[in-house]
Amino acid sequence: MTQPTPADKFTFGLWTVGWAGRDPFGDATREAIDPVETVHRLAELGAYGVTFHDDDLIPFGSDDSERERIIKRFQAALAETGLVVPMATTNLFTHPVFKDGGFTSNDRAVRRYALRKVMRNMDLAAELGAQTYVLWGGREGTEYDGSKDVRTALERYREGLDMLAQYSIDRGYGLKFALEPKPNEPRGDILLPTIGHALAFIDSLEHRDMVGLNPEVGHEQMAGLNFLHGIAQALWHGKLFHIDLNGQRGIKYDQDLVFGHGDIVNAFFLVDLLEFGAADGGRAYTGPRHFDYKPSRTEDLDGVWASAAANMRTYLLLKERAAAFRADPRVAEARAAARYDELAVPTLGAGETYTELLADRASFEDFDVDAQAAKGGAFVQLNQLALEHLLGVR
Ligand code: 3MF
Ligand code: MG
Ligand code: MG
Ligand code: MG
Repeated sequence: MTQPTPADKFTFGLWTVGWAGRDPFGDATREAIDPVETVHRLAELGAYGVTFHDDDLIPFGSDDSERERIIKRFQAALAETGLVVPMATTNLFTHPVFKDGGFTSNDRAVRRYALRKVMRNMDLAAELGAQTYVLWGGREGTEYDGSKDVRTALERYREGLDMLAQYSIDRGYGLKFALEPKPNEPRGDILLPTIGHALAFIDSLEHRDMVGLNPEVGHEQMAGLNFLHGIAQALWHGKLFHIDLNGQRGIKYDQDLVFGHGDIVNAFFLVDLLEFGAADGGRAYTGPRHFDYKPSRTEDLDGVWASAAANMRTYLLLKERAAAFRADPRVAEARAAARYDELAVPTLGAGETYTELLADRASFEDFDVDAQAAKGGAFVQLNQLALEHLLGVR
């Protein structure tokens, strides 16, 4: 059960295992990996698919014939291995031209170039059969409060997204867009910093039905937020289009650790929600389980593939533990004590309005607030059972 297969829908970005270890303070510690090799290695490890930024696959500045040659080789590797490309995205952050952003650069020429770069890679994404197009606006932001009118920047963001959605419709690509929030890094403050900000922004879009989220574990945790809560809310809004799984240890730089190597308890309940949450009612997640992590720069190439496998193994171990947690009669008992299922009972009865609520003396006049307040929540016991299952204690 902990041996991944394509049915588990695990996917990896080319840029994840392909990260050579260059950081703001040090040079690369590993050699670049040929994307074709990545496809083969991921397939051997049991992954379902691979994702990429345009420039991960086709080095920036390649001419048209080189571009065609690279795409053909990549397609051949996909055909050989059966790996799919469910998602693609654009690099609007590496080249210095994007130093003040893509869609929201103060410089209009940069904004027009950024949109063209995205459309070009949407063409390729559609050709490769992708369903989701991710937009992470890492350079859309500021260091200085006086450098940009944020309201105007959001107008430009909206303008860009409305146009790209129209492009997908007109070309019949069927792509859905997934915005990836992040609070900071590389910019001092990034626009659409959290799931909540992005959800509110999506509501302002012309094609809002085509736009959802690609939340990343570490990004929400960098803002001190509870990732599970963010994912649950995104699901509730019908906006969890994609997900970036990884690990982060607290409020600091973006660590991109292996999934589970950060907040393991939150990861346990996240896997429980993604895999088994449908049993509690509410919307389920059916998309790829996408890892956006970085093999630490201490690792050699063997370590890269070992860390890729670790992401999937940790996910499957958590899935196994979550299933055991749910099947444990002690958990059912603890949930009953915690009145866990009672939350699913609507607060008002069928057909009831405030008139009946006002007439219901038991709800107020005769309600014994002190006796009610004295009842224990029994939440700690429930959490301890989760922890014990997580630790493999039966
Ligand atoms: C940065 C990220 C990005 C996005 C990627 C997908 C380089 O912190 O998480 O990875 O996930 O651009 O659009
Ligand atoms: Mg990230
Ligand atoms: Mg990250
Ligand atoms: Mg990401």
